[in-house]
Amino acid sequence: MIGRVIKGIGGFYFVHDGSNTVMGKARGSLKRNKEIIYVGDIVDFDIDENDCDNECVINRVIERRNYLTRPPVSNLDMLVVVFSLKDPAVNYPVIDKLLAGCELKGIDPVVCITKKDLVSGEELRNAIDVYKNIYPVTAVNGCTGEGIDELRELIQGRSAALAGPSGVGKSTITNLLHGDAEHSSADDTMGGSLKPAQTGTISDRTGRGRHTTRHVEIFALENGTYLYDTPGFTSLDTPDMEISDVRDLFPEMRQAAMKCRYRDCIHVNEPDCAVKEALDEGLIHKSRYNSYLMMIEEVKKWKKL
Ligand SMILES: Nc1nc2c(ncn2[C@@H]2O[C@H](COP(=O)(O)OP(=O)(O)OP(=O)(O)O)[C@@H](O)[C@H]2O)c(=O)[nH]1
Ligand SMILES: [Mg+2]
Ligand SMILES: [Zn+2]
Repeated sequence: MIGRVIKGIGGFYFVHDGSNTVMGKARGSLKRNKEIIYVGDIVDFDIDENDCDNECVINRVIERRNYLTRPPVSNLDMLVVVFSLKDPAVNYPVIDKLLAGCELKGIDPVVCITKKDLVSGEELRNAIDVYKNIYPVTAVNGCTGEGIDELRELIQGRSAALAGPSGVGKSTITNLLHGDAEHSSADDTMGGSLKPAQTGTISDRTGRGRHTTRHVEIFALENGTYLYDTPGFTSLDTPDMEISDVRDLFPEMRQAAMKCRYRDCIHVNEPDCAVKEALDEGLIHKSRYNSYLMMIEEVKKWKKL
């Protein structure tokens, strides 16, 4: 049978076949080959009637369309990059690395700004301005549900993961989108009951939410939409790549770069650089250019250039 891994905890996997969810383990040969099973993987599995603890055994992983390691998910159409401006404050380089990762993997990005109730209209507009000419941007209020329908529309019919720092409201969004739709996963303790994603306040010393999400989990929404809720993080490495790759991961710079004097211009110190001109004219956002420079520096450090 064919199904999708919607959750994995300590070597146990929950596999959804379109209507039912069964729990099981990977076949020994998969384990011996140290094959990783990602949440999102489409797998070939058999129902295991001889084992009363395991309902199924996973035989093999069908070739992935794509995957990310942070968060660890596969077969995505879309990544919703989620951040708040306050509680926690935004760290733009982390956001831009996630967006660059989408460009690298051919995944469509959407930007979602949460907790709009905590900032002024002007602060929100300034943040929207950073991304509005590059990616679809939505702003939501997780307390009232404002903006959720717009997000629902954007991810309609697609496999979309929420990714972003801890405590920004990813699980809150999951619960709002999930609403009364079918919960695709079996509850790990209560045998298939409908359990919402846990959300939490950022209250303890570590700054992480009390109900911080620990495992990726997929929720089936209406119209063939699969929503992945993922654990948050605070930092993110730049993927292993060349400087010329970094240059291609910022769409707005790619466009301007066609007018640079040198074809291999990396838009740092070269003369007649159209990207720097666009930056001076405000056509490329300072915050994006700053993230770009940080990524270039990280790559240089790694490559010991
Ligand atoms: N004021 C305000 N609080 C919100 C909003 N959305 C979520 N929260 C609160 O923010 C806290 C964290 O929300 P979560 O949904 O658990 O955040 P998360 O992104 O899933 O966090 P991790 O699972 O740790 O990655 C909770 O106390 C939520 O109630 C919002 O729009 N406005
Ligand atoms: Mg969460
Ligand atoms: Zn240039």
